[in-house]
Amino acid sequence: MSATTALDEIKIGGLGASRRRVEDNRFIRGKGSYVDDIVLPGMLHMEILRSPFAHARIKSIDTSAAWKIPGVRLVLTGEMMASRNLAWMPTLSYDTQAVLATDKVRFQGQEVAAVIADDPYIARDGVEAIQVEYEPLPAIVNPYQAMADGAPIIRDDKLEQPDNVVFDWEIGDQAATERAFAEADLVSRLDLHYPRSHPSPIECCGSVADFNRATQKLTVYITSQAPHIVRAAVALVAELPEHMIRIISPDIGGGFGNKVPVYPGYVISILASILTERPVKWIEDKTGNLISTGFGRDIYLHGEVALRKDGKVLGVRMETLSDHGAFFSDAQPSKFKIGLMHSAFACYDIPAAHLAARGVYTNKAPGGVAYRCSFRVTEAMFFQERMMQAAADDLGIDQAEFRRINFVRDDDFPHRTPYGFLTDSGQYGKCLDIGLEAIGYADFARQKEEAAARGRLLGIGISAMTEPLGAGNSREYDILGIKMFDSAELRVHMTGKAILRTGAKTQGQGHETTWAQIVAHELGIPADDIVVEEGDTDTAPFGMGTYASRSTPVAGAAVAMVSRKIRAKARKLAAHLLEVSEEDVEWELGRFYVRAAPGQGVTIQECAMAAYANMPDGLEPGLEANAYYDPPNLTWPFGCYLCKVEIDPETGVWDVIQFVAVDDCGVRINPMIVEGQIMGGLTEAYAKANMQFITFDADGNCIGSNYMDYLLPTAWETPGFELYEVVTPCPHHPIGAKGVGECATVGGPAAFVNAVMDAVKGFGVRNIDMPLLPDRVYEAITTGRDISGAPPVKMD
Ligand code: MCN
Ligand code: CUM
Repeated sequence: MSATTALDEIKIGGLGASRRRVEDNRFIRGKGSYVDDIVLPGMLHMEILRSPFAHARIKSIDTSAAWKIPGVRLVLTGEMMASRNLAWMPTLSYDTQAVLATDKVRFQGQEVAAVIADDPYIARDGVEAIQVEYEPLPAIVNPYQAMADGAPIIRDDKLEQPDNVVFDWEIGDQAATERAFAEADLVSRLDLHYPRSHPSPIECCGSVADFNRATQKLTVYITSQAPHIVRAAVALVAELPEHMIRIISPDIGGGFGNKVPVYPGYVISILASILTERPVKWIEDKTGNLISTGFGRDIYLHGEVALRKDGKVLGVRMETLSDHGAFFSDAQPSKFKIGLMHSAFACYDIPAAHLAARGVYTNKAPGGVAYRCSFRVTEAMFFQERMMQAAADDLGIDQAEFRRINFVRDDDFPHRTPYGFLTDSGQYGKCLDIGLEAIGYADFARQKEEAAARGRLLGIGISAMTEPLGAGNSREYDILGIKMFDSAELRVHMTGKAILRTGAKTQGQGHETTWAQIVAHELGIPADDIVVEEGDTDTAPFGMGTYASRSTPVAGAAVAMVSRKIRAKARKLAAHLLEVSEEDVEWELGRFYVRAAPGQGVTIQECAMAAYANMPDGLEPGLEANAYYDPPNLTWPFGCYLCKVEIDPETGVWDVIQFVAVDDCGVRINPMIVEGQIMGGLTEAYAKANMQFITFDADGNCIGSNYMDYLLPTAWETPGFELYEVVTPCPHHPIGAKGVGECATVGGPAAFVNAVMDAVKGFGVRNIDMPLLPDRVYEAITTGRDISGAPPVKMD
């Protein structure tokens, strides 16, 4: 008998099935359970008093009026935190951060005191009753001020901090780069600013801390993308035994990097619960989130490209200056001070490159932390693609052709990137070709003329990028010394249903759907028979969490590996049931059969039952396994984004006429979810390019602390996106998948900006920094000058 009885993979919801998201069943019914949905008996509520000043010495704090309000149970200040050694906490980048200010406040919105009361309204009244006497100090609101002679030292709490420089870091081959520039026919130069931006999750940060004096157990419900890291941090900072700490990340209403760091509010609520012996809930409000939470970007670039006449890039120089706010709390691998900025130019074959990065403190909320970025890759790829476009224009060469000349060829993998990464696969030229065809590139000159006849400016922008996703491997990637790898645990019950747990933590990405698809692919158990759980440190195996689009590359690989362990054990059970030796057993999806007699077989479910009811002598009962996965390399997805815009030169308003995205994230587990990730990412990219900025006046007042000023795009203003796919399997990932969660936010912005710049380059303009607000575009067109830096502060 040769006919296979293997299951139809798509029907059981395996790899490649656009399976509906199982989590949406509860989300669209309003049945999700977020931190604010947690209500515990006797629970108290906490509110935080934030600093109105960006930089000020605290002269005194008088909490007496707050204590007198009926229903106020506890008022905490920095001094009280200090008495328990909790006024400061370590950050994920070997810096320290104030939990509640003691000496000074260093940014507007910094945490100064907390009130714990019977309900949130009383707590708020308590906050308003606290009297703080401040002595304002001059505020530093940009990195150039921070470096000026005689600038006030922001971090005078640190003994060995003579100035405001956080780090100076460099990578690349400086001598080789200098030689490349000496040989160049032309050097293209560009100065850019990637503005400060806010992740804007729908759910703000929050925690419910519950310390039980009797059991000595601390349970914390928390909005964290990395619950195990929080457990480790609490164990180390609060000196509580790790096995007595349970961190639960329930449903999270969007993370986008905002929920990687440990925030003061989490720590304060924990201490408050220990002191009051009652559960304490802290839910940040929108303004609190907008002014105090970890920001992305805020970085300046001076870039140079050494060019040969024929279009070959000989070398690249990058100098960056990043604004880290008052505390260096970025999450990134310990080795790399400016994240993975040095992944820039990875898709191009460039012989020499050098990057010099400086980071500084300013009187702003911690910046550069994370926002759909994979550790600063968003900035790296934006700089890369703006520099490539300017270089093509300076050379007078077609922008698509210029990229093609410099792309790493399909047969040139593994490829060493100019800053030393090893990329392993891709079809860059093919992606570009699909994009050019879809956007009608060949016909563009005619369209441009036709638009000019109507008084409109047409431009086309390209952004091509490869993204390093999936930190580790553990040799090179760690956070605070904890190596980066991930895990999965699979328990198959006797009836063949299963529960899968991982060390990742979904915040909207759909892990409950996609992980089950990997198990279905490996074991033939229908995805609907597998429940996925993440985020509870008492039940989930240890993992480093979800950020840097590392879940599919690392935890997802662990899911495949743990399934294979189960299959190996099931094979022994199958051999026993079929009464043949293991070597004579073959596998097809969902079923083992006898090689010599394919009609004789047992299903994976029959094997599961045997693991509990009919195991062979000497075989350990049960069907459960654990897998830790340490990836050999990052995964390197590729994206090519093309945008066509039309500008009204009389107003500077630009409209997206067409947007084409070609993504290669290797094998797609769930094509619908991948497309959702790309659409969402492009929407965020559009928002950055078109409308969003959060800025500060000279005194450090945050302009943009509400969603009237800081705009979130809705379906109304967001353009349509056309998506195309190319599949180059990842050579080292067990199912050939690469990460995708951040690709479109990373590669998207440069496509929009390059399109506008292409339309206005005839006016002598080389750059307009984001956001490309109509007045900035208009000014550039009418003056022929570049528009640099963050938008000016509004004055009323
Ligand atoms: N996927 C797939 N096939 C692939 C790659 C991914 O089907 N070849 C699926 C995955 O199984 C997963 C989703 O796509 O369901 C995203 O996978 P991955 O690229 O591994 O990214 P992560 O799951 O690690 O998610 C993190 C990433 C980051 S770092 C940010 S920031 C971001 C993003 O995801 N935050 C998000 N997308 C988000 N989407 C939502 N809805 N909410 C957020 O907070
Ligand atoms: Cu950089 S934001 Mo995501 O990596 O959580």
